[in-house]
Amino acid sequence: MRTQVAIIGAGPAGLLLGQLLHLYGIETVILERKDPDYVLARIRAGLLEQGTVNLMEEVGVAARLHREGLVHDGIELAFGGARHRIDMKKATGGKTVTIYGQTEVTRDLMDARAAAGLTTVYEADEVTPRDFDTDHPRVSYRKDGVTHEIACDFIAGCDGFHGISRESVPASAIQTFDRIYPFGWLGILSETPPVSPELIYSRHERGFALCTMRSTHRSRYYLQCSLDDHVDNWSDDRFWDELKRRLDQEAVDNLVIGPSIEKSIAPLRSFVAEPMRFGRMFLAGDAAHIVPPTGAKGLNLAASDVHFLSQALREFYGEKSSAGIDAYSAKALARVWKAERFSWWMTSMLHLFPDTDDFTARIQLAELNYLVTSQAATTSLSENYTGLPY
Ligand code: RFL
Ligand code: PHB
Repeated sequence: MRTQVAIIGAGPAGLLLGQLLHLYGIETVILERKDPDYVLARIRAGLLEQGTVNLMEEVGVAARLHREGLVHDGIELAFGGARHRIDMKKATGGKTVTIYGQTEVTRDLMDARAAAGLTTVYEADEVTPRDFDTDHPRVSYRKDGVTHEIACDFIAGCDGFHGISRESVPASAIQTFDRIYPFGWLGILSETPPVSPELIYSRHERGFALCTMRSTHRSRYYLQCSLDDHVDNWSDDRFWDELKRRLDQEAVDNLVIGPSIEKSIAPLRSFVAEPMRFGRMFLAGDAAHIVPPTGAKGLNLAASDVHFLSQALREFYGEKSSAGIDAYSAKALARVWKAERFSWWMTSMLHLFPDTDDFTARIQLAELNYLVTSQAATTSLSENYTGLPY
């Protein structure tokens, strides 16, 4: 088989890249290790920046997003027993975010790819990028016990943090930066109305809590938990009791509880690999970087990466110019590092660390107080949260 761009991974990065390239008349084949149902069952992010929404519009898959997505103008920060609203729309001169689950983004992109008759090979084993340091890269894989090979012009490694693309790069060609946080997030999904119309980020002496949602009748709640904790230790009752302890009285009074329909623990880490291009292979999304979810940036960074990459490839094929692909890594990384900084800062300000002493706790509270009383600080938070320009 031959194609122009072989994409490894059918998560949001790979699927969105596939649709953008299709729009620009560039051929792709996507190779995905799992089956479609598995990919769709992964409950992850839920908050889209305007830039991500714009990309969904560009590829013509935003109809359901606009019908079902919830546009939010602000968030609430809870600390010291009270809640404080940040009006992000006002602070940024009109920018908002949209609540729409990653599962829905993935489903819309998968449906569009299938409708366009584009090739996706699911359950592809032993996917291996080859010869990307030459002008004739290839990707081999096994399907139903038979080995196949795709010859291509470029490989896009969109295969997430544990993918094969970054792994395939010689250690001497890559530099990595990371931070592992000493806690995780225990998340549950429940078929209950959200406690409040906007997200609540709560800094509490017992640990961080986040109230978010997927729709007006489906809630998602997170609790900071210890790294060695296990979901089996958390009955629904225990989860709701602990959440109530970390919220203000008004929120507790409004909280509607119900059975969980999903429960999982995710570790928190910051990670960046540099560069994001190795000859004729590019990395995009979680394959190149990870952020702790506190700033809601993971999915949105995957989207901005593939925007930069699709523009670079469009320039390569349309204008026969390598300038775009040569600039891809630096351009993407500049935005990635700003989101890394923001996510790290939000995490540091809102979580209880093992070494959080009284001094650190006072500093966190002072920072939060400053945020909600200074227009400059509110604006800084808001422009980062709603998404820095591409
Ligand atoms: P994905 O979504 O991980 O998709 C990568 C795809 O590549 C496939 N793959 C392979 N295919 C072929 N061969 C191989 N060798 C392969 N290895 C892997 C995988 O099966 C998969 O389908 O990466 P992508 O597309 O870059 O998208 C990034 C986002 O998914 C990610 O940034 C966010 O979901 C991160 N994230 C969250 N972000 C938020 O903004 N808010 C959240 O609340 C939030 N929660 C989460 C998260 C990530 C989590 N992970 C990764 C464990 C919760 C979790 C649990
Ligand atoms: C979510 O809806 O899952 C979500 C929203 C905001 C975050 C993290 C997760 O910061």
